Amino acid sequence: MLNTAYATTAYWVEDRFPIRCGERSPPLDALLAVSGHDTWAYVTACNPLSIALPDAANAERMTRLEARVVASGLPYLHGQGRGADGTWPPEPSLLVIGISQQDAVALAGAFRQAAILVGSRGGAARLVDCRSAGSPIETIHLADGGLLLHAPGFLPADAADQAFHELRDQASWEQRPALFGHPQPRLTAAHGDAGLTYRYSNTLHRASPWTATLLALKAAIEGVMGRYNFCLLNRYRSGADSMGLHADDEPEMGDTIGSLSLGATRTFRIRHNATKDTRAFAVEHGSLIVMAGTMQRFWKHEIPKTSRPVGERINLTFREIRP
Ligand SMILES: O=C(O)CCC(=O)C(=O)O
Repeated sequence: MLNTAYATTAYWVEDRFPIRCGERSPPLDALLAVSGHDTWAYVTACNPLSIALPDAANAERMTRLEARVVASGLPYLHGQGRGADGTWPPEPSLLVIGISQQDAVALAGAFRQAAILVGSRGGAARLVDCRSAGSPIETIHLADGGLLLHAPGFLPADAADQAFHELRDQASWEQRPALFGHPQPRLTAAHGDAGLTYRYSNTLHRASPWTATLLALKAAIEGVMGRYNFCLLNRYRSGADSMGLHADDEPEMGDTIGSLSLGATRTFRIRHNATKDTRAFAVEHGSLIVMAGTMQRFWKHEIPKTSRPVGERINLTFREIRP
């Protein structure tokens, strides 16, 4: 389900009147009548997938959005989306007149918006989910019913940079012991619904509360597949950090895992338990892998060490833990 913040925002057209989700707008209908168009969409380029970006990054995005609308030849007005509770900064936006819903979703998808408001003359404003627009997803059917989705450009670079820096600097990273007393070759942290825990390899991860960025990422990935209540974060400080071959097949674990990569590109390798068939994916900054179907029963996965000089990488695996 999309964030209810969308439904409670006032979508101002200049400083003249607001449009509200689920409501008709007589001033907007009058504007459409004068322009000779029947349809409209209210689009922003700011804060892709609800990841809050700095003002300068949003201004640069809005310049690109406006250039595309100008090129379309459609009339438009400037606006500002203003949240009800003041926790989200006002978002510069454009009211585009005469655009079809399909074109509006494609435009919003190009700027990785989670949703937009659209409508037609005489009708109520409607919220349309755009989370699956704008990022091509490869669907790979694996042997024995495993399913792997790969979306290399899932999170745009500016939002991926923002998430990487925020998580690197603010998550409660720890280096846990692995089996036989050695430290794990990576740092970990965990966030999720209150009271949730996840145990693997003899270590218990207790969920810290969700942050706004993690909730936005969770909703974005849920727009592709799955429902999640827990996120395990792994931080690979260099090529010497790694994750050995394993499956996330604990009985309490849901079958669908959404895995987002931030930072340095590493290799994500999977291997079939019986045939030893192996496949490798370069997981880049902002890329998404979803593991689903029977994959955890028949395949294992790993992040091997590398001797290449690579920078830091953070991986987030969104999971469903059944308490
Ligand atoms: O870092 C990755 O891409 C994989 C993480 C992983 O396998 C896990 O958390 O179980």
